[in-house]
Amino acid sequence: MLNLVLFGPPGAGKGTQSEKLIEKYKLVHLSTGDLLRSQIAAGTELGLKAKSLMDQGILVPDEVVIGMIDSKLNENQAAAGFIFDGFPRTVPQAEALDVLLSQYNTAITTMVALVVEEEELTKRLLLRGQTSGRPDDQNESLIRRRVTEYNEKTMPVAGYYEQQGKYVAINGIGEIEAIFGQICDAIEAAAQ
Ligand code: B4P
Repeated sequence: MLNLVLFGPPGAGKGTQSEKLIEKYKLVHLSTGDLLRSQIAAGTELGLKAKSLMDQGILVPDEVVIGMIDSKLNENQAAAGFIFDGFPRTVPQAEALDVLLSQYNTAITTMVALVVEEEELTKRLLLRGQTSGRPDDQNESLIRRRVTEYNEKTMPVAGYYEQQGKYVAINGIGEIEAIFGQICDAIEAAAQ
């Protein structure tokens, strides 16, 4: 079973590369950002709480996203594997994911980290904000807040997987196809 964590700051290309990876490897895509946005669109209580945090560029509480992932794993027990996109974003989320996967006798295979510096991230997200309608892509100070949140709370997750020998860093700047090729090479090398 191939279970991939696609890691990186906001705008690094996680969603973009996930779409290509699910097609190639027939994996189930679990994006906590997408799951939260669908709760917001459905107007659920969870969505209302998440929206006020997401609109400020702040992470939603661990127990909320862990609960969402738990139910998605349960719904997809026949999957060939998973891409975790935007999850885990804190060390407690990473620890909880290990426990959840162990219940299905599986584990994370590889974490692929897309490395992109802040100026490029800001440029990409402001560009996406012109068409995405996402409130969190609309202004530079909010994007910087998301990057700060990433640096403070999410970066330590890389060390968590590095200690397990599962961390691979890829340069996230360049042609989307070229980056995709490097990710596939990393996944296949790790599977050998
Ligand atoms: P997410 O939805 O995960 O959003 P994101 O970090 O902005 O990344 P995304 O995947 O959308 O962008 P991508 O890099 O593909 O999170 C949103 C919010 O939800 C968080 O701030 C938080 O509040 C909350 N949340 C989500 N998960 C959570 C969790 N686990 N715990 C707590 N809170 C959580 O692409 C960005 C742009 O770059 C696109 O326009 C794309 O076209 C472009 N791009 C991609 N690759 C490129 C390349 N190589 N060159 C040029 N442009 C490129």
